[in-house]
Amino acid sequence: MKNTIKFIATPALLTASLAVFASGSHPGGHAAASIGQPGISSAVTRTIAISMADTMRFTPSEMEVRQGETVRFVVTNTGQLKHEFNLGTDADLKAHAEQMKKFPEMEHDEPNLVSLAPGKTGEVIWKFTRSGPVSFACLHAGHYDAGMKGRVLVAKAAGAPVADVAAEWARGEVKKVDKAAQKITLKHGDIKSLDMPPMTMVFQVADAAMLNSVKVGDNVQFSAERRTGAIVITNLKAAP
Ligand SMILES: [Cu+2]
Repeated sequence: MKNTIKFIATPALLTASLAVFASGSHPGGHAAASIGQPGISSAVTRTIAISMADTMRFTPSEMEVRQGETVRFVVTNTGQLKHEFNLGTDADLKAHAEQMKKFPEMEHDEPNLVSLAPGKTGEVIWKFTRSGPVSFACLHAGHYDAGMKGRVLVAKAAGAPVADVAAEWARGEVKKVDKAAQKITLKHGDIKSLDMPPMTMVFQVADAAMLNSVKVGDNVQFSAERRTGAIVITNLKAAP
């Protein structure tokens, strides 16, 4: 009898690309709808540890996840004061922070937050159903105003299945190559994966070696993704 060994792939793309934000904003939108929904433990795809300190800071204060992921936030209060980790829209967090000033003793018990005594660890399991930034904050009186806040950048769900990747390739003409800076300037067509219209712009390349086989005037195909502070070309080849 043969044994079948299955390898369960963990979501390999989790760290591969960074936030691509939804362009629409939803003023006055309902928090639960716009930030996601409570998650269940068995669906967790990622665990993020966060500490809260009396310096009125979360560490880390910014993180990236992918749309559709269920995240377990394991939150530890390393300070001497009570703190809480509260996911929400900026508008809701601000409004609640004002309420907390009026009723400092108020204790919430909602699935989008965990309130912790000094030295305690707790968790929030949350499913991020939409792309875009989701904020979090400590709403204890004065803490929010002191800057105790952060955000989760929710990247768009991985788009096409592998077989359709070719359709995601964008086209461009090389205008400039700067090997020292690992940059390339392209006059490009639509970049569907970034929802970007045609224009001429400077890209970072993921690997300097990608620039060895291209020169000004070449027609190329490429894929690109948004990372913190730059748009990075992850694949580059001569156009057929
Ligand atoms: Cu706090």
